[in-house]
Amino acid sequence: MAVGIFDSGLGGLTVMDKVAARLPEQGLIYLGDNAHAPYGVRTADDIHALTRAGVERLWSEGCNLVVLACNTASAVALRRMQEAGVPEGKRVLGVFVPLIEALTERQWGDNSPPREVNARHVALFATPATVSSRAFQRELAFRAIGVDVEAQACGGVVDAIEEGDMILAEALVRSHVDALLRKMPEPQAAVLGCTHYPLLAETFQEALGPNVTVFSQPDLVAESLADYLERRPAMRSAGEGRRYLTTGDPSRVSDRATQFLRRSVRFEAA
Ligand code: DGN
Repeated sequence: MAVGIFDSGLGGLTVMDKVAARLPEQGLIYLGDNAHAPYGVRTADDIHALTRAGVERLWSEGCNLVVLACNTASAVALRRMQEAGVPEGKRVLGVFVPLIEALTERQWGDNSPPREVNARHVALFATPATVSSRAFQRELAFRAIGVDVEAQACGGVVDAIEEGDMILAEALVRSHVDALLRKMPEPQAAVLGCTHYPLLAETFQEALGPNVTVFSQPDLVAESLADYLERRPAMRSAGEGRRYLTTGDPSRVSDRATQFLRRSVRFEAA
């Protein structure tokens, strides 16, 4: 069966592309909740209800495994959804765990007790909702001790990218990096905790300087999903191709996605 990839809008296409490249045979269905994006400034209740609806839509398409490509949904809604109970045979995964496993030098699914790691000072860049959820710090604390995390809510960056204004987006990234460096002058690692930021990874790296290791999610998520499917062959499928669904206007979303990825992408109505 196809694997579902859910995002609040277009940003998760960065994850979809890496997953498609890593798992070329795997059927994939992307769902962007463009009608309600962006999530980063919504309340936790709203984000939870919208994420739940999106995941149920993908389940109804036969995707027993759904990946929340959206950091805001992963941070705010995933744990609540899992606690409320996921139907038999269905699974929902988020994007924080692969990132934190890489940051804490762990193998996939290594649930041994928290330990000291090399990265002692970590900068987190994310949306306001992800930053205020503190989900990153919570997941990190299960795996590492003695890590100092400084989080920077990067207001405006998602909107600028969605509008195609990369000059504004780059300027905002530089000013958010400056603000972070004033709070934490020498981070060793930086986490790009939002679907859209990998598009500006070079700007983050330049502004942070060469001594900071920048962790970008799409590759890590694709690798982790490949591992996951390797261990659960029943969840794999081949030959189903790729589909792109949106809760927004398919023609408008297709145009913006094509601009966002710089290649043609056609969305259907969800
Ligand atoms: N997809 C969101 C995230 O990764 O946090 C960014 C877009 C948004 O809804 N704010």
